[in-house]
Amino acid sequence: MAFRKDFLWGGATAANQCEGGYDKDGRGLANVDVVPIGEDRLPIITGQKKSFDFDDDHFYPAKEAIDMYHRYKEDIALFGEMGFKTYRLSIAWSRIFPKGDETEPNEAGLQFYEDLFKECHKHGIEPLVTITHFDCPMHLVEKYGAWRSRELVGFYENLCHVIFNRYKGLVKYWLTFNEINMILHAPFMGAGLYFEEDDNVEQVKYQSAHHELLASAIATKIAHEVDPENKVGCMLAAGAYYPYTSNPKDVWASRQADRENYFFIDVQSRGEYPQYALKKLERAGIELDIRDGDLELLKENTVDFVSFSYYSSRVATTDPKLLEKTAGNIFESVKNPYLEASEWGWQIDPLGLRITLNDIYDRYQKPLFIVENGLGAVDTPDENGYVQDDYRINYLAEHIKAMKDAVELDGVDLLGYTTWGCIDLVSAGTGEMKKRYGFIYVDRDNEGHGTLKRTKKKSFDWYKKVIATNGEDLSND
Ligand code: P53
Repeated sequence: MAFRKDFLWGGATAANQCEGGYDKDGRGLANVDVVPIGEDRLPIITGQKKSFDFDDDHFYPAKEAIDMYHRYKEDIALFGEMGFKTYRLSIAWSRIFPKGDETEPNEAGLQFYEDLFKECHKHGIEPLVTITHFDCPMHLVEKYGAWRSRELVGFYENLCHVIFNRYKGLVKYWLTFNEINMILHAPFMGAGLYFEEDDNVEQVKYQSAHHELLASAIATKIAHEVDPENKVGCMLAAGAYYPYTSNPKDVWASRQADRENYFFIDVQSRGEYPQYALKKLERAGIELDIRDGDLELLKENTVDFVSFSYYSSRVATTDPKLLEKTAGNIFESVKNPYLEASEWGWQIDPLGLRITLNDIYDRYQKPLFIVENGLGAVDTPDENGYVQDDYRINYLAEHIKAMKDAVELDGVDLLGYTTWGCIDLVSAGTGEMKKRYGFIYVDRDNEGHGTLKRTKKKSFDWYKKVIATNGEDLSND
């Protein structure tokens, strides 16, 4: 058998993309609430255009999302029916600390997640909790400039103290920051960073990254102190870069592009700033404010496992003529002529998952966890609301096969696999509902119309069988 007996099959979501209830029970406003759907979304999520509150000209899909805040029991029951061993979800920081800098938490927010975790256990599901999935309370954005301020480290530490103590015994798998490298690509959505005209953007990004890395190490430390059973992971938006040609210049470009992302995990997993990064920052004139004790803290509190999202491989080139970007993804990449693409232009590369698993395992030699993978596609329900999503089944089956090869043939130590958006939810990149990933269809459109009714897709029963056979039977019949 390829996968370990206790392999953690499941699905993944993020608070801001599914909960809704943005102002319920004392929840405070967060950066992820004020990113609208439409053409302003990209400049806003990259921190170029300011959006610190709602206005009448835009639609903000996270406000209601798929209303999981009120429907989580029904949704978790469906996950249980599929046989999920784990459910990856994130905590909305501003439910627990509405402004972020209070000393006392909001009890209603804490209770919500306690109930949700208990509901998971009722169905035999182990929660896998992302402490921060892109969200940052707006008060922290406005008063402190979000992660550019070192004070955020202390506020995050408070959050960690509260949740690790409160959820002791209910949660043992934790991720500190979702796709921590996203701070480089979508700094407002990923870390609440908005840039003024005179900002040195790179300086701000890397200083903020240092703060997040410190916060991550502190979280790891507290998690282990509160409960030695706790397992803490880092989380990378992964996808190996390929050189476009065998021209050594392309090969070097691909290595550098990989390193730009691995930089974060190098610190979280090996506990040190890598030399290549220190040299690069020095050349760019970026001086990090690293204080006494910081480097020791990073060194002494490395993660227990390395998790990542994988949707696609990427391609690097030095040929200016080829610098035509693949559509739809905020990661820079040229088109790979050997691969097909999704309706959103994300190129589909199952072997790339095996390559990525091996690259990461070679580099860190720690247990790995694939915490996001999936196909965002347009689903067309029939008159009964049923979606025959063979394209999704094919995508997932091919990726699970590649993952099996990495485990069985290459010996990669893999803890589990959670598909992205196991129930349809709001797209992070585009804000659309139309870009669906789920095994469960949710009746809601891009403009917020729909009954929110949940309906199983064809892939629901397929994934149930995959889990029941521990990944042995991937057939689609
Ligand atoms: P969507 C790209 C762009 C934005 C977020 O993305 C991304 C990526 C992936 O490289 O990261 C993750 O919804 C993220 C999720 C997100 C998922 O990818 O744009 O952790 O929040 O929904 C899929 O199709």
